[in-house]
Amino acid sequence: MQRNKQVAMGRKKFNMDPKKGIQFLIENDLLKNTCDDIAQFLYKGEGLNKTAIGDYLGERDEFSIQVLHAFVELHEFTDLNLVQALRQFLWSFRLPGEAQKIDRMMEAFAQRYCQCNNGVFQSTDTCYVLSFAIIMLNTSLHNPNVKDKPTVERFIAMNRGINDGGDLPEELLRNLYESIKNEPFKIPEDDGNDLTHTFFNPDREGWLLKLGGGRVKTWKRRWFILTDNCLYYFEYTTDKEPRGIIPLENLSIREVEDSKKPNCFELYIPDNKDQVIKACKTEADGRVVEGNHTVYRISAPSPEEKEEWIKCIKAAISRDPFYEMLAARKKKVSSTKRH
Ligand code: 4IP
Repeated sequence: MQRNKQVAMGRKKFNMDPKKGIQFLIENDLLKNTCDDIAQFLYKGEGLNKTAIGDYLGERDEFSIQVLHAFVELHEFTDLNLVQALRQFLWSFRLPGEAQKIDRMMEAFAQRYCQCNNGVFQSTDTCYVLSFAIIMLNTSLHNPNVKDKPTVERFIAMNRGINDGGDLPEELLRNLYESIKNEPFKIPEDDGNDLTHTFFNPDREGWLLKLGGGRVKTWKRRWFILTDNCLYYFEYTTDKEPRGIIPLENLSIREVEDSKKPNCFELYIPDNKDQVIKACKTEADGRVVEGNHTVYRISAPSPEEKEEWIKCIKAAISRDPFYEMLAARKKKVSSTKRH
């Protein structure tokens, strides 16, 4: 009885302060001070708050990282597809918000998945990147704020080249897409700030008018794509090569009035009126040259679309450090040549 009471007290303490709770349980001989025993305790999770479990597992000291790995190894992912494995994993604790923590946990997940399912992916990085593509797909399909729902074809296209330079089997991607479409991720202790909000994907595409940078200013209708913190514009939706690329790093966005076009906004360099924005464009003869805009003035087809573009570009510019880590890995898995 006494023991049960103490265990209950330990759990309570854990939910308030995970480290203190664990310490209490160890001091009272209710838990052994080994990473395997602690991992078991967290994995069983009886009476434990999943946010507290996530916080504990996200710590960066050596011992916590060992506990994290032991915890992930308690998950059995053999013969599960990646969505099924993610469902299990994301239900066992609440993913913390901090970029470094998310990175460590998803890295551990990807390692374990690859260990259980040898040969499915060329590398752990591929598994990591695809896991996030899936989490973001979950957002795009189930967050009501995302109007433009990706089709399975787009999901497949977005994941080209991520298997160390090669493509993953289309059937695999189709199955993952269908699974998420039919059933969103269930997240513990949903307080309205769930995964579909944390990983709001700012990517967006559509027709806009752009004012030229030359001496005679002309408006051109261009197909714009916002992805990986860059704005690309194309002449036709089906073009393979963009006419122009504008990296958004160090830029700001503001609404502007224009006497000729409605719903305008502008990309500019804050505090630097005359500096040319770093960008590149393709000339009519096919040469790629540096851009010469000090601002990019753009007109949207409607006030709503203007708002959406501004919101998404702002989200892309705000440079969540997690997106940078993800972008670095994406680059790695799409540039590695298979030998
Ligand atoms: C062109 O006007 C187009 O507007 C170009 O846009 C623009 O390049 C040129 O600016 C501008 O002179 P004309 O077609 O009337 O000559 P796009 O490349 O989309 O066709 P930007 O830099 O806006 O892409 P300069 O600055 O390159 O001259």
